[in-house]
This record gives sequence, structure tokens and C-alpha cells, in this order.
Amino acid sequence: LYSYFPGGPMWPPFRRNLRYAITATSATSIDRATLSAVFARAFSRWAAATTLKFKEVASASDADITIGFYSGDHGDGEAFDGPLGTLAHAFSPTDGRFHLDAAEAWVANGDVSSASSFGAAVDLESVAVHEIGHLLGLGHSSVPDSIMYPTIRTGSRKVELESDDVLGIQSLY
Ligand code: TQI
Ligand code: CA
Ligand code: ZN
Ligand code: ZN
Repeated sequence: LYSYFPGGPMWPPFRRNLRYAITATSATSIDRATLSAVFARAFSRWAAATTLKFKEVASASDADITIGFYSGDHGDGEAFDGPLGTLAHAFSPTDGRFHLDAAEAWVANGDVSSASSFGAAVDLESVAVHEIGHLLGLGHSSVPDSIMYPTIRTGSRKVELESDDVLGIQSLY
């Protein structure tokens, strides 16, 4: 079953058209257009299940949600740890911060079988769909096939919401 963050924080009814900015990209080699496409697909999966709408904007000052790649200690008390371990983290509503560990061997085209000289390839879209669930207020689920299950096999891809994810998000929005 799905869960919420303690206290059940959510985006309030007057904030259902959420804007996101991809702000810190210098630490990744993935190009801008590819990042925009991957995050747009990840947000669209949650939009399809709810009345929420998501739109990319250029500037963090216009955004409800900010997305960036960071290495090691990046000033929020949750330092990244190099390849594998923690891949990314997102804060609960209505904080909107979504950070990705720049040290991961991110794969943006879904081809997680591609060999990587850094170690295991990590599918960016799979992690984005999971972290957006956190940004919207979902905690972890006990259903192994759900997007919000707390582990994923390395080198695997999981981007489709499972019925448990849909029930969870529809109980909030
Ligand atoms: N990052 C953890 C996560 O997003 C951070 C975290 C741990 C967390 N406990 C939490 C966030 C409780 C909110 C509430 O779950 S992670 C996966 C998965 C991670 C893990 O880097 O370990 C994905 C990020 F589910 F596959 F294991 C994305 Cl998809
Ligand atoms: Ca890491
Ligand atoms: Zn962070
Ligand atoms: Zn999680």
C-alpha cells in the first residue's frame, strides 16, 4: 500500500498548475534538450492520473519545483555519496527541491543495458518518476511493482505507474 509523508503534506488546491525549472545541469553530460524531454515524460505520467498540470519554465524564480544535479555536499544537509548508494532525493510538498547525484552513470534514453565505465547505469526517467511522487507528497509503498517501492534493481527501468501509485496520488489530488 502507498503512504504519505508525516502529516500528509500536499500542494494546495490553488496550486495545481505546477511549474518546474531544470536549473543545475553543469554537473551532468546529458544535454538540455534530452533532460527536458525525460522530465516532461516523467511528469506526464503523474499528470495523466490526476488534475495536476506541469510546465517547464526557464527560471527558478518562476518555478514551484527546481531540478538539479549536484555532487557530494551541496548545502542542504543531505550530501550525495558518489556512484550508487543514494541516487537522488526530493523534498515533500511544498518545498519543491529535487536533486540528482551527478556521480551516477545516468542513462537518459532508457537503454540501461548499456555498459558504463563508472559502474551500473541508472535510468534517469525511472528515478524521476519516483522522485516526482515524493515531490507530490507520496512516501514509499509496500507493493514491489509500484513506482514508490523503496528499491529498484540496478540496471532496470520502471516508469509506468502501478495501480497502487494511481490510488495513492488520486487520494491526494
Ligand atoms: N533516494 C531515496 C528515495 O528517494 C531517498 C529517501 C530515503 C527518501 N528515504 C526516504 C525519500 C523517505 C523520501 C522519503 O527513496 S534513493 C529509488 C528506488 C532512490 C531510490 O536515491 O535511494 C529511486 C531514488 F526506489 F528505486 F530505490 C529513486 Cl526510484
Ligand atoms: Ca550516489
Ligand atoms: Zn540535495
Ligand atoms: Zn523514495
